[in-house]
Amino acid sequence: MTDLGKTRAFFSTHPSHLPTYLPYQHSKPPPQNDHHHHHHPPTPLPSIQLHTYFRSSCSARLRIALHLKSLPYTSIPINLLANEQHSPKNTSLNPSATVPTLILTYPSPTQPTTITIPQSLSALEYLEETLPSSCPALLPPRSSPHLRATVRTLAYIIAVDIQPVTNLRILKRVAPLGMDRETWSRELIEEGLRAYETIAASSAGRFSVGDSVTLADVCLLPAVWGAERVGVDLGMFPTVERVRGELEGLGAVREAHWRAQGDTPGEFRV
Ligand SMILES: N[C@@H](CCC(=O)N[C@@H](CS)C(=O)NCC(=O)O)C(=O)O
Repeated sequence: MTDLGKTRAFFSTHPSHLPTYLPYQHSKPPPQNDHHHHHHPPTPLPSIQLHTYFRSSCSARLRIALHLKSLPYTSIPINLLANEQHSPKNTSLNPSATVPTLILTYPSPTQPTTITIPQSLSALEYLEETLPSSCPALLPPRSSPHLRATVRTLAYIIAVDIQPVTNLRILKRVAPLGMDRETWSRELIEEGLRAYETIAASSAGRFSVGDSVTLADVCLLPAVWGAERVGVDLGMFPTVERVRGELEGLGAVREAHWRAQGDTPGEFRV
């Protein structure tokens, strides 16, 4: 595909009254909400919507990050078991037919601006790059590039190496090949968590990298929930287990938990 527009990262800015996204535009992103730049009036916080499914690990990354940053948002449930990810309502905003999709609307007296981000990692990084410094950062500062790389290494072990090969659309394809879905997932999750554990064993403090929650933890915890579901013995991964305990002690994480969502069926509620 030679069309540059199609190979660019999806990132659209468009008036909120338009139901579908526009192709990539050279529009200015909203100004940084950095309190150190007093010459700019502070940008009001956006109103936030999240396309989410209670059991989706990718959605949970965003839920956890939003709660950690104390950003209120509206959940729009997309039921993966009912194939709602393929509905026009979802695919018009998320061409990959997946969840999550993060939708931010910036108020403006003239024309509100809506930004749609249909990939969890780019959505997480967008929040890092645009939110005021009063929101807790989930990446170490730019002055610590090595630590930032470690956070991303761990986050990508989960989000790039484990999740895609254990995703629903893959599981639907492995079953007809005679492969047991649970065994498939368990083996791949164990391989990934083994790598995570090896690195985190030296990078972790209270959390996966040092003593603050980072994007690594935000990706790890939902993967741990998925791991339990397919019978992974977490005792093999002591650092992961310990960090998981720390994370689950946080109120923000409890609110983002898969058992506590508006679309969580009664049988799974805590
Ligand atoms: N790389 C994407 C992956 C999104 C993804 O695979 N989401 C899963 C839920 S965790 C999904 O929507 N699966 C639907 C399907 O496989 O049909 C992201 O991080 O946002």
